[in-house]
Amino acid sequence: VPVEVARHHEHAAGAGQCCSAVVQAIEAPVDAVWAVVRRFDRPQAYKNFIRSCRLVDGHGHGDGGALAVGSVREVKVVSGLPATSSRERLEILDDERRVLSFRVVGGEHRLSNYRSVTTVHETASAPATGGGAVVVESYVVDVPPGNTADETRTFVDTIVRCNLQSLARTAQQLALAA
Ligand code: A8S
Repeated sequence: VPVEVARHHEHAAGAGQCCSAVVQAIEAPVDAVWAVVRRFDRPQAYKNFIRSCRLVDGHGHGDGGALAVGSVREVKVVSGLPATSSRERLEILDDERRVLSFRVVGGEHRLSNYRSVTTVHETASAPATGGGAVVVESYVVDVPPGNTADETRTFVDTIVRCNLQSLARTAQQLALAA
C-alpha cells in the first residue's frame, strides 16, 4: 500500500473519541469494487442499514455535482437501530488512488463527529474472479455519553463489517455480470 494512501487511515483520536479499522478481502476486480464504493450518492447499493439517500447540497448538477467534494447526502436508516437519519459530507473522492472519505455533519443518531476513510487496493487473485481487491475502512468518532470506547468500537465495527461484507457480495455479482 502506498504510503500516501496508508496515511489517510492515521486518525488523530482526541479525548472522548475512539477509532478503529476493518479490512475486507473481495474476490472481484479492483475497478468493480471501486465503482460501487465511489457512488457517494448511492450508499444503499451495499449498505443494508440505509433505507434511502438523497443529496441535499450538491455543488453543481447531475452526477458530477453529486460526486464532488463538499456534496452532502441525507440518509434514512432502517428501523431497529438507535438512529433515524444522518447527514454526511463528502471529504475526499480520489479516483486515481481509490480513496473516499465522508464526515457526519448532522442527523438523528449517536455517532457525533463520525469520519471514515475507505481505500480500495488491488491484490493478486485466482484467475477465475478476474482480479482481487482489499478494502480498508477506518474511522474516528466521539464516544457517546453513557458509553465506553470499547462499546462504541464494537457497535461501529459491526456496522462497518456488515457493510464491507455486503460490498463484497455486490462487487462480486457486478463482476460476474460484466
Ligand atoms: C457508514 C458507517 C456507519 C453508519 C452508521 C457507522 C449509521 O448510518 C447507522 C447507525 C447509527 O447509529 C449511526 O459508512 C448512523 O455508513 C447505520 C446513522 C450514522
